[in-house]
Amino acid sequence: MILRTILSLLFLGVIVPLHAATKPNIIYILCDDLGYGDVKCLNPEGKIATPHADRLAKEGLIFTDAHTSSSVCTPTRYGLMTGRYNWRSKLQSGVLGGLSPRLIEADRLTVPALLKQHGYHTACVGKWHLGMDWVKHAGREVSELTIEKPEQVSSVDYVQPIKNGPMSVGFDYYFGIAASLDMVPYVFIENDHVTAPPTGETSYPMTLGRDDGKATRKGPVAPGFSAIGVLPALTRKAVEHIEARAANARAGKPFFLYLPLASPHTPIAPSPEWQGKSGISPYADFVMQTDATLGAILEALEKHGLAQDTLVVFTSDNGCSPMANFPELAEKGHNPSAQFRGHKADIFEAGHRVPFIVRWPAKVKAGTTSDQTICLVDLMATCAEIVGAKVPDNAGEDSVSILPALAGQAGKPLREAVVHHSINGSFSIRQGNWKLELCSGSGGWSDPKPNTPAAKALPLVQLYDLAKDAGEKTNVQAEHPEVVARLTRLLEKYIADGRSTPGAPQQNAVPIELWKDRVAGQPKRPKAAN
Ligand SMILES: [Ca+2]
Repeated sequence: MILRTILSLLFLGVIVPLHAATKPNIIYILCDDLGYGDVKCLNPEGKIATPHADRLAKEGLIFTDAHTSSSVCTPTRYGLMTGRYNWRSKLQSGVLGGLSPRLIEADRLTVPALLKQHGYHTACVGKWHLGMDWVKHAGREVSELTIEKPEQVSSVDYVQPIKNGPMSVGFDYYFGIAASLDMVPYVFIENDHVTAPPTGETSYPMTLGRDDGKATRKGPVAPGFSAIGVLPALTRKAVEHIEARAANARAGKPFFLYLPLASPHTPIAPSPEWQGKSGISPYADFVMQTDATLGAILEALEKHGLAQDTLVVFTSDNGCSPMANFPELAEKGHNPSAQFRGHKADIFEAGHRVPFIVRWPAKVKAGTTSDQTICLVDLMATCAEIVGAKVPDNAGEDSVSILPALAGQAGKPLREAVVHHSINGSFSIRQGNWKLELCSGSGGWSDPKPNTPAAKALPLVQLYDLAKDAGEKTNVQAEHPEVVARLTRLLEKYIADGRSTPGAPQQNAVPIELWKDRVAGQPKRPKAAN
C-alpha cells in the first residue's frame, strides 16, 4: 500500500522527501593524511592493499571528486563539524596545537549538536585537534592559534578538568587525544579529563624503527601511553561503543560516532602484527592497519545487526604528507597522490582531494560511483536533510546536502562551486572543470613553495582545466581571463556574504585577506569585504 502510494506520487510528479523513515546511525571515519592514491579501489596503480575500503566501495558508493575545505588538519575539522568554510573562523592559516584553546565559536551549531537535537546519541572517539581549554598554571601561557612553543608544554595543569572540549560542541561522549599524535600532550582524554596524568616526558620517532633524527615534539606523557598503542586503543573504543549503543540503536535511538583516527599521520607506528605486512614501507603497513580499523567497525556493525541502517563514511582530512616518504613509495611503484599534483598542505588537488566512500545499504545502491564535486563541509546539510531538519541561517553557511547523490537522484551539480584553502591560507575556487588558484605556487609544502624565487617568477594566478589536465600541469590563465575574472568575483561574493549557500548574509570571524602571496614591488591586492 505504502509502496503503491509512493509510486503514484512519483507518477504525479510529487517530490518524495529524501529523509529517511528511520534515522540511520552515522559513523564518520576520518583518516589523518590518507592520500587519494592510498586506497586501492580509487587508484588501481596503487600498491597498498586496502581490502576493507574496497569492500565498503563494493557495498556502497565512491565519490571520486570529494574535497576537504583545507589541505591540513585543524581547518578541515572545523569545516566538517560546522558546515562552514574554515577560513571564516579566526584561524587563517596553519593548525592548532594540543594545548590550544577551543576554535569553534561558543554559539555555533555543530553536526553533533544538530543530531543530538534530533534524538541521536553522539560520540567522538579519536584525534580532536580543534582546541580545548586546559587550566593553565598561574602566569603561564599557551599559543592560541598555532602549535605551542616547546617551553609552553608544561604550562598546563593536566590534573584539572578540561573545559570547552568536544563535549561542549554537542558530543555526549569523548575519548581520544587532543591533537595530532606528533604533538603534546601524550595522554588519553575521556570526556573532560585525562585518563591518567602525565608523569614523564617523551617523544617518538617519526617513523617507527628509523633512527633518522626525526622525532615528534618532546612533552608530557602519561604512564602506559605509547604512540604505537593509539590506533589499537581507538579501534577498541569504537568497537566497544558500537556494542554499547547497539540495543538502543535497534530500539530506535540512533547514534552518531565521529571517529577521527590519528593514522596514517606521523608518528608512523604500525603495531607489531602489521610491521612488514605491506612489503613496501612502514607507512604502507600503517595504511593497511588503518584500513583494518575500518574492517573492525564493519564487523561490529554486522555482529550487532546494525549494518543495514548505518551510514558509514570513510574519508581523510587532507592529502598524504611528504612524511610518508614519497621517493621510498615510488621505488615500489606507489604514489599516494595518484594522478593528482602535490600533497598535504598544498592548494593543488592532492592537498585536498580525498578518498570518500559511503555505505548505507538501506539507501545507497551498492557498487556505484559519483563524480559529483562534494566537500567535507557538506555533512551538516546532509545530516539535516536526513533527519528532516532545516539548517538555520547562522549555521552551516557553506554546507550542501549530498543526500540526492547518496540516493542516486542527483543529475545536475549539487554545489555551485567549492572553495579550497592551503596551509598558508591561499585560496582556490573550483567550478565544473575550472579550478582557479589565487597564488603563484603551491601555497604549501611542494614546489614551487610560496614566496620563493621560483614562485615569484610565475603568474599571480593559476587556472587549470581539470577535465583535460587533472594533474594541473598547464596554467591557462592567460588564455581565459574571463574565467579568472568570473571565478574571482564569485569567491569575493562568497567572502563578502559570509556564506556560499542561499540564506541571510553572515559575518566572518575576522577580515579575510584573499591574496596571500604578493610579488614585491607590486601593489597590494584589494582586500575583500568582510
Ligand atoms: Ca591531517
